[in-house]
Amino acid sequence: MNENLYELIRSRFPEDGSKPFLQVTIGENLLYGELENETSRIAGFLRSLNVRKGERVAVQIDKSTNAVVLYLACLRVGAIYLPLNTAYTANEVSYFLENTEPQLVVCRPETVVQIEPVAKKAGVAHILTMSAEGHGSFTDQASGAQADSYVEQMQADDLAAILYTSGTTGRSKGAMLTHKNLSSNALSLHRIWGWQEGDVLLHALPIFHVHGLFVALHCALLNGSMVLFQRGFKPEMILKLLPQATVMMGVPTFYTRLLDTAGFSREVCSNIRLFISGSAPLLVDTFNSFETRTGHRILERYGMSEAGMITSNPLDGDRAPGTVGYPLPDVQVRTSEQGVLEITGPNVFKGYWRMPEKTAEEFSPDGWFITGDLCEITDEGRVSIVGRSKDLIISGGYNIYPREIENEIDLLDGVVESAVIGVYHPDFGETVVAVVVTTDIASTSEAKVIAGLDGKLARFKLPRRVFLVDELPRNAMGKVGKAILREQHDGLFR
Ligand code: MLC
Ligand code: AMP
Repeated sequence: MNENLYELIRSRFPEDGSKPFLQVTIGENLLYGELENETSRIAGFLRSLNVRKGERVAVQIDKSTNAVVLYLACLRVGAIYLPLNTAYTANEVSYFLENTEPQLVVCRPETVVQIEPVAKKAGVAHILTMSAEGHGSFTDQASGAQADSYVEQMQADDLAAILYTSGTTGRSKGAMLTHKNLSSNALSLHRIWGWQEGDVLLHALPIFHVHGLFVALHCALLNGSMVLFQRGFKPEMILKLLPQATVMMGVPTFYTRLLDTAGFSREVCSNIRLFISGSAPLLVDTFNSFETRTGHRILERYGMSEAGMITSNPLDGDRAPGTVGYPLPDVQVRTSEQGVLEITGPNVFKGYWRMPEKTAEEFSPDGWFITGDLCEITDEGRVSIVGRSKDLIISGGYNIYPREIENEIDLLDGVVESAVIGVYHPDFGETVVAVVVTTDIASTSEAKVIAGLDGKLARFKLPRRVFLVDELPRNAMGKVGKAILREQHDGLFR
């Protein structure tokens, strides 16, 4: 049997090829009937560039129908897809390229000047471009390519993708996801969320993370559903599209922004069957306000790059606010003595790319993955995420690792050391605040620290506030008291 995820996806294409897959507001839509030809043409092009089974393809491009075709074509040829946040700077991208040594990099035309030198340094053979409209040298060169309909023969544990997630040391780790990881998760989610004939997905998430790329797109593809494919989350546009949709997935910021939008009402949502939230905690207040406003109880689920989706509130049955529900049918969960959630199942990744020691550290001796999330599990098996043992900030659904920012701040002139914390933020859930010890109060300033980081780190990681201090609070062991700092700055954005 061919375990290639593309085979599974293709087996679910609707018989009627004129059914729409991706429906966009600007540009050309993509029909299900076009997917097979388009992906085999791009597969032919990829093979002509020597992108073969096991080769990496790194993409840092805007969301477009062509970007989705490129992802599916990578699956077809057995390449390992490496999606990168478009906000990452060339400085950040260079590490990913050196670590994975891709055969091909596809970037935006406007960033090729910065990406090309770092890609060349990493030994990348081909550097091509694709714009937000799906145009560029990749599309141009692929237009004359010979289609190649062969779907690469893959084993269950062959790699389909690498998703980078930062480590506690600030050094990113590439989570290796297999075809089986992705297909088992997609099949479970399609079933437990009751995908049905006529479902239409409203898709406004980015397609470089688990949520938008795998959870959302795979469910829709397995259902042969139409996807209202939006480049970003613009509440006014979402309001216009909601009446045509039956399912929407989003991070909590989507839901708080909708609640802040005039005209967002029960009527606008009357066609919706299911609102799903994840990637960050959904506040009980948001859940309740949303129910009062629309009558919908948002279904919250929990997951991560290393394992796709892990738990979900039930479709039928009580969606309890402040909890993330029950493990997916093929996933098992338990808590360690320290209260950390550990998991096992076909969704759990194969390890970190070229980091066997890191991989070993994050699995228990009996092979369960240690998530780093603190949890409580009721006798009935319902899971709540109550905190994190990993030092991590989640801002608007993007993960930000304090250590990575501290490392950069500590390199700035006049800085002795720093502590980066996450504090409550009404829009992003949490936001970044830096507390910096300086030798030079007179010439260091908040603006200088932020300016010193700009260009090195993606802008969503930049501290919203910087406080200059003489020293950081420490416990008896000499460890920085981040809890004290969080408490001191908790009210900043309330
Ligand atoms: C954008 N900005 C952010 C930000 N997003 N700042 C902090 N946190 C964020 N998440 C900044 C930009 O740098 C820019 O600042 C300014 O906001 C405007 O940029 P924008 O792109 O116009 O922002 P906007 O469209 O408002 O984006 C906000 C958002 C977006 C919430 C819609 O961040 C988003 O789509 N988030 C979803 C992330 C996601 O998919 N996560 C899933 C991970 S998977 P400046 O200074 O440059 O002007 C995962 C596993 C799981 O976690 O369980 O799902
Ligand atoms: P990532 O590494 O980007 O995949 O992010 C995964 C992390 O997001 C998890 O380890 C959790 O800390 C967090 N997360 C995802 N979904 C939820 C949720 N519903 N509630 C709380 N935290 C969540």
